[in-house]
Amino acid sequence: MKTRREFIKISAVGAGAAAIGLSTINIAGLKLANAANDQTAVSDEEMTSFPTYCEVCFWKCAGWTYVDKHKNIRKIIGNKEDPHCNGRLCPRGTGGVGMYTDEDRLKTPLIRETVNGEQVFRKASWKEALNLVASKMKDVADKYGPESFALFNHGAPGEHFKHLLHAYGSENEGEPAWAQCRGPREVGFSATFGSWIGSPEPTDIRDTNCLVLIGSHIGENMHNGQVQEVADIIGRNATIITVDPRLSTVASKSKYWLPIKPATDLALLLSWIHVLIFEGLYNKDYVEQYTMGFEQLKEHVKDMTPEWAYGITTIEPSIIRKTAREMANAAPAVIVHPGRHVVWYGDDSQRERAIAILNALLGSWGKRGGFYFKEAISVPKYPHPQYPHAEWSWKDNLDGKYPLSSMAITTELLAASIPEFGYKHPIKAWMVAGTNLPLTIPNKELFKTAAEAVEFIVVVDTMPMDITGYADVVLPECTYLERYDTIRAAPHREPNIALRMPAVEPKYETKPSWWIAKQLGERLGLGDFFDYDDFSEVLDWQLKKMGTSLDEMKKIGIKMFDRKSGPLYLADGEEYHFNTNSGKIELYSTEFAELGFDPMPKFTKHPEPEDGFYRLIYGRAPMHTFSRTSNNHNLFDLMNENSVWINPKVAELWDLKTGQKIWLQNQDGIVSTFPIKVRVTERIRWDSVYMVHGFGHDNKKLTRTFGRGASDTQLITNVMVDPMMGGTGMRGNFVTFITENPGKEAEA
Ligand SMILES: Nc1nc2c(c(=O)[nH]1)N[C@H]1C(S)=C(S)[C@@H](COP(=O)(O)OP(=O)(O)OC[C@H]3O[C@@H](n4cnc5c(=O)[nH]c(N)nc54)[C@H](O)[C@@H]3O)O[C@H]1N2
Ligand SMILES: Nc1nc2c(c(=O)[nH]1)N[C@H]1C(S)=C(S)[C@@H](COP(=O)(O)OP(=O)(O)OC[C@H]3O[C@@H](n4cnc5c(=O)[nH]c(N)nc54)[C@H](O)[C@@H]3O)O[C@H]1N2
Ligand code: SF4
Ligand SMILES: [Mo]
Repeated sequence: MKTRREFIKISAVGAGAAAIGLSTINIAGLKLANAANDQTAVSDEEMTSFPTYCEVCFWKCAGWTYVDKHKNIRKIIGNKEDPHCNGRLCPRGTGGVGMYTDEDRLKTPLIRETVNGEQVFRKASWKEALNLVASKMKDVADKYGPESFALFNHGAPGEHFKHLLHAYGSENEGEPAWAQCRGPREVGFSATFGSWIGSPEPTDIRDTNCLVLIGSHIGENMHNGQVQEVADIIGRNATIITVDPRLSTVASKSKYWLPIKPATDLALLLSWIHVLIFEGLYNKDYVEQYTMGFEQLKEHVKDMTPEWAYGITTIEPSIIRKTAREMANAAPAVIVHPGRHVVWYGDDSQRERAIAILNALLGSWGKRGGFYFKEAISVPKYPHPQYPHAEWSWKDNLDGKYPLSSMAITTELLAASIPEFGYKHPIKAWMVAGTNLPLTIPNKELFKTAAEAVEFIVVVDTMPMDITGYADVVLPECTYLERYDTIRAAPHREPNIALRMPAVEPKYETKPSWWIAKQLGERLGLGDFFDYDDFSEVLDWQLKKMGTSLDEMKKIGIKMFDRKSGPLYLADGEEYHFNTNSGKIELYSTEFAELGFDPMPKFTKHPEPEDGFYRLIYGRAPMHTFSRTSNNHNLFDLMNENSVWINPKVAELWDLKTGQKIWLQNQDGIVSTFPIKVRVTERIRWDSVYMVHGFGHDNKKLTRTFGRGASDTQLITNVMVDPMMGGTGMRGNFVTFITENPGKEAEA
């Protein structure tokens, strides 16, 4: 049965962006509003500092939150011992206090109800809201089985709700970090080297002599430790080769900028492989000792000359040869970076395979200045009963499609929520925690249809983000500065852990996710899975097993451990077994061949824009994270809307001027709800336009950012799906310009 669930927009009260009026401090050359309300001088000695790790993005830098004696948070600084940040936070991390002080925050639980025929949210007590969510979870389990309750999550809150869902009996949990982000590179690299890249990337940038960036726009993509290492190699004049249709910040610092025609990178990569092999520039000892399939690869690329690639990519053959030689000269201290957001054109796992193969030929995997062998420490599991057996999971719905997806595909969970699609195992209800699906998932129609179809949606968020407008129940989480969370134990050069603890009491009636999950668990009769009163007990138990304690971690924030897996790098000639079918680095992928995919990557041509249309490409701005920071007053002050980059030739043709507001219309006739300012710049190819992702919010409760800039997601209706792992290629969309208000929605 279809449930009508209208998107609830509640008018904003007050003027929003006005009345910030706070003092400013200068961070990394940027004027940044100080988040503290109290403006009197205070020294570090007069404050108490609490360890945390940042939740403004997924690099999870460890830091210290400083609180004065009036319980005001005065600043957040990096933890010097932390390898993710080396004591320095990025502008977003520093401005993270704005998440705590944002007066638009969700303050109480909300329940959807209909008043005089109109759907609205009313405030509710925690008791009522939790009882309602638990009773819906019970109903769904009774009627359809717990498996039909899906979780969409991202970031720290997800950990607590995954535990709840598993205890309840569902394994249907999806996050955008797979099919909207990193999935293809994990598939491409694990087929080649038998290892995922993971996060943080084990790229040994600090010691590299040559860094090759395929699109990856480090510096705008502000992943902290990585940016610091890139800044260092710029300082010592290492070679950087950036392939990007746009002169990104890092392209402007590179020795070579290759302004490639979008969607053609695979041809460039294959021609580089050709040059390395046919000019005899590859690392012969390494290839001989560690790889298999070299002869097949050689045969495969024999016609893929730089001249062949030139016709496809518009990159001159001489430049292709010169850059290949630069890489070979630097080898093995060379990195062809795998990138991170790599769902571009649907053949992304194969593009990542080509990147992995290039690295293998250069012998950079397991070598200083290439890729190091990362190591993480495992955190002991806090005891709980065995999870019940789930009768089915997202995998059973795929019927053999996307065989290399090792994580759930968000868009498949959405499709399974739409009865008309006839999935074997339908999804009936959702919990959404820490992901803003309407601005995150391409093909908004799919999202909207699915959201209308399911019987129940509960959203756990800190802010009245776009996703909350689709909820039946909204549960307000406190920010990362106000709570305990799971221990950060990401891999790095040395294993390490970081603690997050509350620096202040939760504001308003907000609660941490661990508490919400426990409360729901208890109401569902799953109390044994949450056998503690406070999450600090879990942390202390785990930390003691790891040879430290909560008390110690409160003082140090970060703890480093010795490596157990062996050295960071391969010694010359060292024997090594790779975790692939053959135990070797596979230039010819036996895994792909067995599944009926091309064992070596092939270039296929992608559609191009028609006359009057331009390819829509997008990326990051250093001062924002996706859609989550655009309402943060500190970061809003730095950048309060996005713009559309247009080449001067095109601007002239359309008579467009910098600063002019226009609407974008895509190939399927979708017009952006909000206008966007033009930025005329030589820094973009004439055949493409560029915008920063994360703007164009349509929930008026976000009083600052509502209607500021346009949403790239809204214009991404053509999704090029990766047949290997279900990644949603988002760069096959073309836009044209509308200069008169199409009258869709009043301008904010
Ligand atoms: N069009 C387009 N789509 C994209 C991308 C793109 O570039 N363009 N990028 C893709 C990529 S690489 C990724 S990784 C994904 C990211 O996609 P998402 O993870 O959905 O990222 P955000 O848009 O930041 O949404 C995060 C949500 O979590 C909430 N939140 C923040 N902190 C907390 C917290 O402590 N607790 C709780 N409960 N909620 C919190 C925020 O308010 C927000 O609603 O998007 C993908 N989608
Ligand atoms: N400040 C900030 N930093 C972030 C994030 C954030 O939200 N804010 N998000 C983090 C996350 S989760 C991720 S996944 C990463 C993403 O960061 P990256 O992996 O660096 O993202 P990409 O989308 O690959 O890179 C965008 C670049 O690709 C270029 N591009 C577009 N089309 C093509 C093409 O066909 N070929 C080539 N060669 N280039 C092309 C664009 O011009 C742009 O410069 O950023 C991370 N860092
Ligand atoms: S890179 Fe910046 S936003 Fe991301 S975790 Fe580190 S400080 Fe926070
Ligand atoms: Mo991502």
